[in-house]
Amino acid sequence: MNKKVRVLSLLLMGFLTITSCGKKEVTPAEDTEINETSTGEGNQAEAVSNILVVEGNDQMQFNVSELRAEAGKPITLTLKHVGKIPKEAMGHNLVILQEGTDEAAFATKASAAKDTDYIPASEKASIVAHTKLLGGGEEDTIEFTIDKKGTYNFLCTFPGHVAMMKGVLIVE
Ligand SMILES: [Cu+2]
Repeated sequence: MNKKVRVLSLLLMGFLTITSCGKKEVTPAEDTEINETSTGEGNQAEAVSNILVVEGNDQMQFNVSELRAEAGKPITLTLKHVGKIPKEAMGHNLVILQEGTDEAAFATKASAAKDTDYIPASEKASIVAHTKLLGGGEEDTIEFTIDKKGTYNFLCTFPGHVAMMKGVLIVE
């Protein structure tokens, strides 16, 4: 009887030792996996891209309020009107303004420039780049380069839209 108990307790101790050793081995393996996922380099590279796509819809909204691009390299910007309403009623464009432009004053002048699709000829010096005025289902792609790093406002100049449709292009 005594021998049997001793053997059993030895077996039990052996089992516990193996179990605890096993646990210790698992911990460093988990640490390594966490380190590998957190050192991924893909995220930072995606933050700045000079190919920009913006959507405007029938609810008078752009789908983004912040764009990022790299200075000194050509920027390709596509505006897509993903709605269905024609441009006479729900026209959208995207106008990027020079830094320091009074956006409200610009929008007021632009909304009066119906003959030139709401791009005011008198304010050309304040415009970095702009798309055409689009109706539902249309799109326009423009290419331009900004050399000076900074934060540039963009807006839709269709009358009344600037209240909802504006954002910033951060050039870095
Ligand atoms: Cu608009």
